[in-house]
Amino acid sequence: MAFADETTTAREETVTDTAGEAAFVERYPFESRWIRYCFAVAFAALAGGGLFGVIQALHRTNVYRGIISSSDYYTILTGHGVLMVLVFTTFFIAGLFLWAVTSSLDRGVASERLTKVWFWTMLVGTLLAATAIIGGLTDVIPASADVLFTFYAPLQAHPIFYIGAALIIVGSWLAGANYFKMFFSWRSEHRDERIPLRTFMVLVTMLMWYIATMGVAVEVVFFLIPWSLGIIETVDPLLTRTLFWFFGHPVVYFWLMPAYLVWYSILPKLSGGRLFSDGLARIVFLLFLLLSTPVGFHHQYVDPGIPEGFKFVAMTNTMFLLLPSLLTAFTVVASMEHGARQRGGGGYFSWLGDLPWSNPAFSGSALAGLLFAAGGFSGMINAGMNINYLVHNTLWVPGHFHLTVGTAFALTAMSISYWLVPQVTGRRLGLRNIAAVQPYMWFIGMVLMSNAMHRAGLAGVPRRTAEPYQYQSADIVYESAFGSLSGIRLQIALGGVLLFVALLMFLAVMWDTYMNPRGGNIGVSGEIPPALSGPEHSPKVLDNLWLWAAIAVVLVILAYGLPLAGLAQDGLLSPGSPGFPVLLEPLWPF
Ligand code: HEM
Ligand SMILES: [Cu+2]
Repeated sequence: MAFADETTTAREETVTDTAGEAAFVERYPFESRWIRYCFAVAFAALAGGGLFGVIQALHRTNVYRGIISSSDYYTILTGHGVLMVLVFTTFFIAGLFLWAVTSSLDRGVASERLTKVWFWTMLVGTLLAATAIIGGLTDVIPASADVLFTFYAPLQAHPIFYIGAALIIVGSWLAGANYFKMFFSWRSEHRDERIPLRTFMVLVTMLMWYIATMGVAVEVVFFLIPWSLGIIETVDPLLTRTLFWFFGHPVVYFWLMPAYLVWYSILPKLSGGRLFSDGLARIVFLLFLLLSTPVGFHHQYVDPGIPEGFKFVAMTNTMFLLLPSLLTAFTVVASMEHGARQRGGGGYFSWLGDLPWSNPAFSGSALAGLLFAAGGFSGMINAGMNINYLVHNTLWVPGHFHLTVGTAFALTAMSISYWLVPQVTGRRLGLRNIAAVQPYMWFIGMVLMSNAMHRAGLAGVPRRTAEPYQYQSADIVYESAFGSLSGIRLQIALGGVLLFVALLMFLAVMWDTYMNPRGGNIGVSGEIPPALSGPEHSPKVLDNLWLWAAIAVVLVILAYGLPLAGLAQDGLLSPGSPGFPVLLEPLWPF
């Protein structure tokens, strides 16, 4: 592991931040150690996932096909998806949240044992799932799991893949219990105070996560594990898909809300200013809690067996979900402007030049936000019930989510590590010049790859295929409307290579940081100034987490109750679905 523990050996050397205060690692050595472990696993997953990513990009664009054979493509693609969006994200978030709660409540974990338990549960789960996936590449391991990160039936994996995935989720639940325990013990001493903002964000995200993961937990425990073990013979693919997407949409907010936490709480400070409005940030997080789950059907627009009316409701809710993201864009940019003006910036737009663009923690988070805006626009296309048919299952879709999870989350995570890792290791950031250009490298690579993927998708190029030459006879259409397909393929490959280089740069910086001596001034300050408009300006009811969680559950029941009842009507294990199109009347009980 990159950040193995040395807190005890180097204890005598004091670590201070630029404000002269004792650094986080001095005050919270236990928490820092487990944050480091989380980040180490996350970065290892990022490295493996990135390698698979560039192999795919080169292979399917026909630029270099010598590394894998096409028959292994699904194994590599499963590895890429699982390592990136299940392992990298979950471990990084677990560490980030531990930092956020500890630093904002100013207290350590309530239970050290629980901390160890959730970490090891998640790690064992990861190793089991990874073993099953790697089994697809070698005969030494008698298992395989070429089921992609959207692991619903009818594709089937070895049971240890599903058991591993279940353990990752159970571990994340326990991590959430840990944050809640910290909060309860803080609450018992601060009865009438508002929940500190970062803790509020973590708790709301975890409540959303508990609701969302119910779908996938039921799918895995009641259907996929027994089915892969041969205990039950059949499953209903539509039901497992529905349960997966019940989780599959809100999971994207589980990735994004931590990025928002960084943008709201750290980015304004890095810009030299303060967050504009604490209350607005709380409202945004609550809107995500309410609206994230009752939208999953927007991934199933083409599925028969789901009533059209419910698809329509999902589309409407999805469009409402744009609201908190737009609120975020305005507040975060306003906070950045405030920071730039504090640093002497002026004019309508020239203040932009006064932002600290050479500080990679700032530039990476800001560029991630910028590309997220582009991802939001292509997301609106995905969400439209009719226009979705144009892009469904094409390369447009990976083009979209490499901007969201692949950049809004991943680039924010990498860049905030430049600020956070010194604080949890007590070492100055290494290879600073490389760190300063790394976010720009990622940005350029992603603009190339994602833009080309979107265009390829519009031209009808499917996602999830190893073969570059499909639908060749339609090339003339491509040439005129979207530029030549071979040009698009080259951009995907080139973008993929640049991204991989950016990833190696990030890993080199992290490694060099870890090699730096521990102690002295770490060169960053962990202090976060309060918002310009603090919590006292917003109603207290915003902090009533149970009320909002209860409303969220009611909305989920409204969105999913009847369609799930409809799916269950012909038996829970029988493949098949009601006739198509499904109308509401047969399902309506009154
Ligand atoms: C080195 C950087 C990366 C490269 C070169 C890369 C490349 C690719 C390519 C070419 C595909 C499409 C494969 C296909 O549909 O046939 C893909 C899919 C995917 N990528 Fe990436 N990617 C990178 C980083 C990331 C990151 C950072 C994330 C998320 C955190 C991510 C998440 C995914 C997911 C979820 C899929 C879909 C897998 C599936 O269809 O099952 N990628 N990637
Ligand atoms: Cu979605």
